[in-house]
Amino acid sequence: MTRPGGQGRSQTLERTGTQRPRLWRVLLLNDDYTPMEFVVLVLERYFRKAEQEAQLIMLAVHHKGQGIAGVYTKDVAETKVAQVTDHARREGHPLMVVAEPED
Ligand code: NFA
Repeated sequence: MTRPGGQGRSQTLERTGTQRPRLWRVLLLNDDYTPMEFVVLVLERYFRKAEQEAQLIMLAVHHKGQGIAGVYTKDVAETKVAQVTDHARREGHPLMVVAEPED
């Protein structure tokens, strides 16, 4: 980086180590209408969960009100939210999916 009056020397702060992006949790929220099997399908197809883990996550959401489907960079998390919301609405289900930053 250069700026007027400078010597052409870098003004960029050098840091040790490697910067990691903030990660975002994708949450599924419970509702009274979305079929349990649809939630399991979503966890398998969009969040790459095995059937048993998908069942456990779905039941945790059903009983506790919400649960973590996966953790991703912001772009990927927002894409998951959009894809799952679109699929749910096309099937006529009210399933709510949101993303929130870690820390
Ligand atoms: N509570 C829904 C039912 O009883 C199932 C569900 C689970 C919905 C997890 C949304 C999220 N059909």
